[in-house]
Amino acid sequence: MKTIVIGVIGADVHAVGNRIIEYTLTREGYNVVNVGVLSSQEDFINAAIETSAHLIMVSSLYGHGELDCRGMRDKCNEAGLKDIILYVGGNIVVGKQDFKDVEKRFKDMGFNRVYPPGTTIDMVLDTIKADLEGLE
Ligand code: B12
Repeated sequence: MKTIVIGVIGADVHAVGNRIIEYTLTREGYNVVNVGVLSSQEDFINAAIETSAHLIMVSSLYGHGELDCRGMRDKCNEAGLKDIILYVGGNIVVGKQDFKDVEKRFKDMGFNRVYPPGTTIDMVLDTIKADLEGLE
């Protein structure tokens, strides 16, 4: 069974989407480890190490996602999670910005997949499946 760590990063308390993501991924047959709201990069990374996770799915709703996510790929590498897949979504930046620029900035930070506002978990299930296929 593939393990996915989910949670809401930083000082962000938006809890509803997180519970929906947990419910949906569990229903799809994944082992879901939910670090919940108000989670630091270290919370995600420690959970991923403890559970040998394949994917970390970061949610950020309150607009400070860029600051909160900065350096996360480096921390994963330092922790030995070199191949971990990183997703981020929710409302990851403040206000309305051209998403192409936003996506590029997060990809430059080492995120594999970056989703614009309005992307629900159901919309990415096929991508998750494809990304996790073949992984041990
Ligand atoms: C309810 C709510 C609150 C509640 C949260 C209660 C709680 N404990 O959950 C309270 C009142 C506390 C709150 C506070 C704030 N909020 Co508020 N809040 C909302 C609101 C109205 C609904 C959020 C919600 O539950 N949606 C329903 C769930 C199901 O949807 P969701 O959270 O978006 O999650 C789905 C998707 O985003 C997606 N998703 C999430 N993560 C990921 C990750 C990946 C990889 C993928 C693919 C998909 C994905 O899947 C989820 C399930 O389908 C939204 C506006 C809105 N209509 O979305 C604003 C909103 C998120 N809040 C906002 C803001 C600004 C704030 C505050 C900063 C306001 C303030 N100045 O105090 C604070 C921040 C507090 C904090 N520290 O976090 C803004 C964010 C703006 C931005 N990012 O540009 C929004 C968008 C409102 C707005 N239009 O301005 N908020």
